[in-house]
Amino acid sequence: MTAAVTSVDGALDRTGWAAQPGRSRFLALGLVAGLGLTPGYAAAGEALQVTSAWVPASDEIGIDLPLLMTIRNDAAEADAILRVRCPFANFAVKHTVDRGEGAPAMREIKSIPIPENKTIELKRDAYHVMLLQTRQKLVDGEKFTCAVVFQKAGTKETEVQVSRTP
Ligand SMILES: [Cu+2]
Repeated sequence: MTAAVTSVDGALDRTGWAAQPGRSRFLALGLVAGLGLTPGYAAAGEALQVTSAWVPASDEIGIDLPLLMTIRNDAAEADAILRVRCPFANFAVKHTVDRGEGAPAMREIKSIPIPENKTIELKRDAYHVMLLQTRQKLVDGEKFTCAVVFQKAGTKETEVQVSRTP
């Protein structure tokens, strides 16, 4: 441990920090305590998490594209997606897909239900967000930040990756 401290804090030796071992130890303990507390607070405040958000790459502008993502809701209450804003599209709506006698058809809905204690995946052929009137080309590998607004969990700034359609 002494060796690690010396090598990592080598630059600090000259500033006199190393001459105050008591203070250093106090700071280190504070840091450890802080880290120990963080996961608890994170779990309480982030019972709902959005991951793997992506849109298909496209060379066209002014088109509609699905925004897909995985939502894990560890909360005891159901939630819902109310709104989405992405910098590269003029509008966003929520869609479900109806399966009747004809081909499956997308239909706009007011919100996408997110059940409690469940992980759901938005898909083209199920609930999804539809981005309308894209403002730019979307190149494979690009990343954007979109705001996903949940009824209970509030606004989640979400990283969205542009991916070639599988
Ligand atoms: Cu759609």
